[in-house]
Amino acid sequence: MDLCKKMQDSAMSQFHKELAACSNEELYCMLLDLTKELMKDAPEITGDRKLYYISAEFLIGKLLSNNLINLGIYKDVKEILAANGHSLADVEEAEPEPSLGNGGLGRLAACFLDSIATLELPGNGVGINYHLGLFHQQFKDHKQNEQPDPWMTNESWLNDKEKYYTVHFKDFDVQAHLYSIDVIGYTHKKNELLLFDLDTADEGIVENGIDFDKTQIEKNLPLFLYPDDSDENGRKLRVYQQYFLVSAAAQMILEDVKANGWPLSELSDHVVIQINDTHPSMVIPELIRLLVEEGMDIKEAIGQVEKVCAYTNHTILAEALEKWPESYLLQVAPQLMPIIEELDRMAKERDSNPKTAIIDDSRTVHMAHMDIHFSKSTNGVAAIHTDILKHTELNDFYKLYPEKFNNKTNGITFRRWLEACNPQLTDWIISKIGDGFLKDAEELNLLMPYAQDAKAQQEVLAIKAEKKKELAEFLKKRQGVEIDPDSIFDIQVKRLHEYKRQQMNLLSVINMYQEIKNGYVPPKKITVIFGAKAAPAYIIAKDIIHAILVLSDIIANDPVVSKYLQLVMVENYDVTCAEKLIPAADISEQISLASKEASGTGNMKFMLNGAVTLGTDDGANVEIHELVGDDNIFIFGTDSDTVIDHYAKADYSSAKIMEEDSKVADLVNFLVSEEMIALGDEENLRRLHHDITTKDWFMALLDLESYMNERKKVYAAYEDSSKWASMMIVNIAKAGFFSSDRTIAQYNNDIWNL
Ligand code: 26V
Repeated sequence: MDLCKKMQDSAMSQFHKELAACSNEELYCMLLDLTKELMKDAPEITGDRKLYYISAEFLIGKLLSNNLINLGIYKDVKEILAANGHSLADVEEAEPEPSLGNGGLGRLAACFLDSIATLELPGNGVGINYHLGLFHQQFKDHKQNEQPDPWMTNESWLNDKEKYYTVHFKDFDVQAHLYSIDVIGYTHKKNELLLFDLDTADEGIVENGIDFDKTQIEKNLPLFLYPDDSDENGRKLRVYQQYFLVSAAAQMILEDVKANGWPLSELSDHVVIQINDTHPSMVIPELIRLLVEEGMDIKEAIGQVEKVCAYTNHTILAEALEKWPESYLLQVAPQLMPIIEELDRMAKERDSNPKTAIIDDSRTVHMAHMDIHFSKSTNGVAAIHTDILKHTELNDFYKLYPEKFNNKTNGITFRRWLEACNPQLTDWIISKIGDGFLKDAEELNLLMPYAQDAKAQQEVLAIKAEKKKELAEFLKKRQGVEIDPDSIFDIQVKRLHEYKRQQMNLLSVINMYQEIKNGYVPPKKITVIFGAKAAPAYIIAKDIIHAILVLSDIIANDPVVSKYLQLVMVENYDVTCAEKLIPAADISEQISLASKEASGTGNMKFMLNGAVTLGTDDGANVEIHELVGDDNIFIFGTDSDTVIDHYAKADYSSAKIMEEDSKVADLVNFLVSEEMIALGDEENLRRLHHDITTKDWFMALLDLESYMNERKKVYAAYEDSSKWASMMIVNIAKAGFFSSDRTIAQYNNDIWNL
């Protein structure tokens, strides 16, 4: 049946209305049903070897557009709606964004699912269906305040698989209830995102923002992603969540294997499990435990699991490498401890170095150590990151297992981060080089000759101008804030963390504010945009948000400065918001302390959409830098070797920098100036000031001067619009390497062999 008739009929049968008379909400429900039906008919991707990508997070974003694109009917649906007086963009607004992820790690998992299905590889995501998500961020009194994010509605992408798996905790059992979301690839074949849930979950226990009784596990387990772990009950709840996920997953995987008639002795021929960071690490001992329960000899079980599992490390920050006291595991899932003890014994047999032990002297279990000893592969997520793992952070392990270490530079799906969010740029690229790049992203290189083509330059500038207008309308509607589309859009959006150095950006904005106040007139107005959620218990991160919001008001209230400078922080930065911000950006801020950002993936999205990077040689910026060359990126700051050396020698002192550089000292001291304190909360501002002046653990002051200088150079470069447009085109042309299709092909060749 033709699509138009199908849509008309669905509208009539569901709402007894003509298509033209339906509301956006009704149209969304109609399209949701229609799309789900089409996806139901799509062939499943099968094979005799299957991947399970286990992750605590899947930051999938809204799904309607993405699914329509991958089904190949996006343009048709858009036209049919338009012919009936509707806009697909308005209909999309009715879709709630699933709140199943936090940041780059979760968004990466979502991009990977898209590419795995597109490459027609049999592989499912496995995670938890958090009812209230991470949290919904609100700003009140210049502060972040957290609310539950109840994203699930009656009509949703979730399918009930009507399957349960019993998970044994020490004192009680729960029934993990399996749901799924179809993941359709570009060739219309599908995999699934499998999500475990608990029927006993009770949202009613949440009060006062996101507080709840952390001890009522049957009620609270699937409510929130990353519940506050600043107290012991919060940390134990995370262990409950992790064991819940991996125990249900391991049972499901063995059930799949048996259903296919494969003997468990051939498990590693048929199954590969990618462990996404350490949250699902307990899948290793759990799978061993279940195999032993099935009658397998423990040595054989360990051998199988070691060949089945592969581990991805996503951070070098020591404080982010999970380790759990044995006592927690004994309280949550004591059945795992004998297995972990055995793994620890074997690991100590392989290496007597206490730094590689699974269980250390204070009886703490190191999850990453277990992963590296007992999986077949350990990968980092960008070249520099993997190098640091090999030669610094995990060097003791690298010496033990050099063959296990490998790099897989992250990637992003161009279906969402170009086709869906920037159809104008997509059409422009197609008009220049055809649509081959949609299948083979490296074909973007064919754009290179257009970098010097005056007409092409004008065209990309016009598209950017249009996207900036769209962003201005979006922010007006979403947050009531007005921005000037004729200004430079200078954007830093990512989770709030000191190593990402939003505070350095803030200090530089203070500098711009003061310079303008002192009479400097910038050639063009600048709009600095932040978007970031801070972990609810991360005090300094929240203080940084506070300072940004206060400064934003100070600037807005200044009749002179506000003519040339605006500071905006978007509320509740999420995927939907990213899809608007990224295509509109002129400047992409990627300013982490070198060596600390494992990869970054926002950097790739900005580049693909023609923003120019202002950044440090860190994470995937290094590879962006190599690809576009010195002339098409703005790099500043201390290099990673020097930074690592500072940490080793413990010789960095922010106080010393302030003593020697009165300009830097003035900027930092502005945080506790009369102006700031008049609008802000003195306690928060003083705490942030104290932290920067006495600790500055991520060395914001080390690079502040070079950052401010480089930023000036970027703004000056923007004035030469032809040169700027050529930089934009080079960035787009060189972005092909960062397609997640490339990353997934590499995972498959080197690790999965599907
Ligand atoms: C977690 C935590 C938790 C405790 C407090 C501090 C802290 C700091 C960082 C993290 C990050 C955990 C792992 C993670 O999300 N890594 C991100 O993974 C992305 C995908 O590979 C990568 O692009 C980002 O650079 C990396 O930060």
